[in-house]
Amino acid sequence: MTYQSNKSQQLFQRALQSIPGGVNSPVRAFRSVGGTPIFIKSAKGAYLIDEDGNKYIDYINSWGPMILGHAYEPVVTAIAEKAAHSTSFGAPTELEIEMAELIKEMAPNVDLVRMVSSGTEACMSALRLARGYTGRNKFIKFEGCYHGHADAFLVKAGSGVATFGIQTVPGVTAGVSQDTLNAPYNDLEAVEALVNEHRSTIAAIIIEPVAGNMGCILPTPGFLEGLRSICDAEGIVLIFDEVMTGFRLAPGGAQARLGVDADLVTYGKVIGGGMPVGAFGGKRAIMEHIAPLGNVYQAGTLSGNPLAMIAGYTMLRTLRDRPEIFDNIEAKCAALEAGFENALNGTGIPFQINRLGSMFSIHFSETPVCNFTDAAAANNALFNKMFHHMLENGVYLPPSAYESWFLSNALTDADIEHTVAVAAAFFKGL
Ligand code: HOZ
Repeated sequence: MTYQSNKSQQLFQRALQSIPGGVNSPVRAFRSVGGTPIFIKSAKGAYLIDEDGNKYIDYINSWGPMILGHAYEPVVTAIAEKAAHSTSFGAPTELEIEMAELIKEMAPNVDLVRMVSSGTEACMSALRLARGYTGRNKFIKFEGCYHGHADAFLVKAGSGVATFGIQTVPGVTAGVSQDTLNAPYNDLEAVEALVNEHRSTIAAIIIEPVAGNMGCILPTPGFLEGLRSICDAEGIVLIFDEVMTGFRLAPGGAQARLGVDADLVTYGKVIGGGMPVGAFGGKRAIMEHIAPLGNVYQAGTLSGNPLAMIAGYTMLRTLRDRPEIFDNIEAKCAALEAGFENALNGTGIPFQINRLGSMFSIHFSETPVCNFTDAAAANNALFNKMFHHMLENGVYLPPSAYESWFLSNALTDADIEHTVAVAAAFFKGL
């Protein structure tokens, strides 16, 4: 079937009349790659179908949650069964305990865990908790990392903030921003300098242990261990934002995969099985400061919502019971990497592939991409061109070089071969 986008274009024009920019989250808008976002009608397994009937192999997977593929039957069935007993109570349920117990089993350094409704909420709450626990205001984050859209995090943030080149977010007050300290990712010396300069005023260091909001960027050996040591020496709370990596890189998330434990961990995406879910948890001594045990207030009408819990619980239990999934999906991602390397070698196009587990990105750069400056210096115009070629040939990539690709276990060898063949034709045609 020839690629068509008439219906998506019509829907986008209609959306523009009633939704800001036609989308409910900016990264969906195709602004940096150009063109019209495609409107999705349905999805199953590794494939999306849009409103024009085009079929795509999905490398976004809802920005991470759909690690087992779309409409994974046990999750769909569990949601349907739960919905028949009401969609919300705003009161405790046994399922919330089971969910907390499962998270603790999978991430054993989590003593207590609080469910919320998004990754943004999880990170925002974890930072408030770290401040309440330490009595300090400042925190360190890393340029190009994205921890959701709470005010304090929107300084030199990644994801859509980087994609749209937003330098200062109107509405975030100078008073808030002055407590946000930024260091380049993978630069331990810069962190040490900030800690020396702001001694005894830093509540937390928050980091994506594998960054996924400036493309995929891996921590260099010793970097996370170095942060752990600094936090231990200075009484700083180390927060791992595992919204992307949590239960995607390993049954125990990035902590287990990389062998470094944080004091607090935030989750989202996979933990909700595609429903709006987040969580933050960690050491008992810190978590006990959360209300109603302590005075660090945090709440939510839909926190622990039964549909969200059953979706996430079903997904996590599958990942716990079938750890071979992580090997399978990693093998698929390695095959994708090998395919792109084959397609690019000999073309003269400089490239760097960053990959861990089922997170992947390609940067058209001569030099390794280890931080946001490196990612920004790559030939992102070429990425944008590749994006459209892939889309028109049935491959749905993130519409920005500043986003990680997320693979699902539903991908087949044939899907990966098709993806690589489409990419190879693009590189040949340049
Ligand atoms: N932040 C996620 C990707 N970097 C996706 C959520 C969104 O912003 O829409």
